[in-house]
Amino acid sequence: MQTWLVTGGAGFIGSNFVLQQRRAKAARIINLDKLTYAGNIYNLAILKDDPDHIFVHGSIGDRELVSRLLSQFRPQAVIHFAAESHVDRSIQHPETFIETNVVGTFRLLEEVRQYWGNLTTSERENFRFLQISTDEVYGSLGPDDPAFTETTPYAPNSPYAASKAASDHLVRAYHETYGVPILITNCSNNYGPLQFPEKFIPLMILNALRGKSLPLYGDGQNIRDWLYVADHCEAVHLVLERGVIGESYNLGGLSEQTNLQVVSQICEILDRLVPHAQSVPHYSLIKFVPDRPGHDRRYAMNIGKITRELGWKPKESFYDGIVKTVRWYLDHPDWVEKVASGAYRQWLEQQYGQL
Ligand code: NAD
Ligand code: TDX
Repeated sequence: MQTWLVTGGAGFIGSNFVLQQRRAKAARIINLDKLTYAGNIYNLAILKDDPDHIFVHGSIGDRELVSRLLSQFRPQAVIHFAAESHVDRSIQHPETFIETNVVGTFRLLEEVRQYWGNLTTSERENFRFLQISTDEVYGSLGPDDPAFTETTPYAPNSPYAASKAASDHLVRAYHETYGVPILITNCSNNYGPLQFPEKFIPLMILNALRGKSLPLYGDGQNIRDWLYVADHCEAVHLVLERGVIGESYNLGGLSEQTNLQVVSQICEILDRLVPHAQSVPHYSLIKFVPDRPGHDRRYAMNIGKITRELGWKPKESFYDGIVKTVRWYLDHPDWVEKVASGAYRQWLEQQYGQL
C-alpha cells in the first residue's frame, strides 16, 4: 500500500478526501493539519481507530516537522489541500493568506524538493506532488465568455485568488526548475457534507433553519459553477494516478447557477423538509446586502481535457447534490453545534451582526 502525506486533511475537501480514500483503503494517510478555525478534527472521528490514518497537528510552514514526516513515513505522494480558503476573510486579513498559501506552500515545496532529490531513481519517477487549486486564479468571466481552459491566463482578483495563483506558480516552477514531479488541479466551487458554514451554501442552509436572514451580495446574479465534493475527491485521486507530470487539469460540475438560483433551491427544499416555524416560506428570509469588493461576476470551467484524457466527468447533478447536502446538515446538528462556537461565532457576529 502507498503512503501519502495529505495537508489540510481536517478541512472541508481534505477530510472528504481522506474519508473517501480510507474507505477504499487506497493508501496509508499521514494527515498534516494546523487545525485553524476551518480545520475540524471531529470530521475525522470515524477514523480514530484506523491504524492507516495518522493525524499530525502542525503547519506546512514548519520545515523541521515536514522534513521529519517525510523522512519518517517516506510518502509516494504529497496531496496539498492546506490553505486559507475564504475570500471574504482574505479581503479583511490578507496577510494570513500570504503566510499560509504562499510562504507555507513554498516551505513545503522546499522540503519536498530535498526529500525527492534523495530518493532512488525509480522512487523519484513514481513520486507526485499534487497541488489542489481553484478556478478563481483565472479571474472573472462576462456572460458570453467561453469557460476557462487550462491555457486561460491567470488573472486573480481577490487576495485569496492571488495567493493561490502565486502558490500554483511556485509549484509549476519547482517542476520546471528542479524537476519535482508535480500536478495541479483547478476546481470550481465545492459543496457537500462537512463544509464550514462561512461558505455560501452551508451558511444559507443554517441561517434559514434558524429563521435568520439569507444575505445575498449585490444583485444575487453572480454565477458560480458547483461541484459535489465527492466528485472532486474522485477526480483528485484519478489525476494522482493517471495525470501527466507537469500538467494542470480543470475540474468543474458543468453546473452554472446564479447565487439567487442556489438560495432559491435551498429554500424550496427546506420548505418541503422543514416547514418554516412562522409558516412563511424560507424564501422570504432573503436579504440583498452590499456587494463583496472585487466580486468576480462569473466562473465556468471547461473540463474537456480531463474528460478526454482521463475519462472523468461529474456524476452528481446539482439538484440531487444540494438535496443530499441539505439533508446532511439536518441530520448532523451535533457537528453544526461544534463548529458554531468560539472563533467562528465571533466571525459571524463581525460579518453579519448587522443583519
Ligand atoms: P478549508 O478552509 O475548509 O480547509 C483548509 C484546511 O487547511 C483546514 O483544515 C486548516 O486547518 C488547514 N490549514 C490551514 N493552514 C494550514 C497550515 N499552515 N498547515 C496545515 N494545515 C493548514 O478549505 P477547503 O474548502 O477544504 O479547501 C481545500 C483546498 O481546496 C484549498 O487549497 C482551496 O484553495 C482549494 N479549493 C477549494 C474550493 C472550495 O470550493 N472550497 C474549490 C477549489 C479549490
Ligand atoms: O453570505 C454570502 N452571500 C453571498 O452572496 C456569502 C458567504 C457568499 N455570497 C456569494 C459570493 C459568491 O458569489 O456566494 C458566492 C459563493 O461564495 P463563497 O462560498 O464565499 O465562495 P467563493 O467566493 O465563490 O469561493 C469558493 O470557491 C472557490 C471557495 O471559498 C474558494 O475556496 C474556492 O477556491
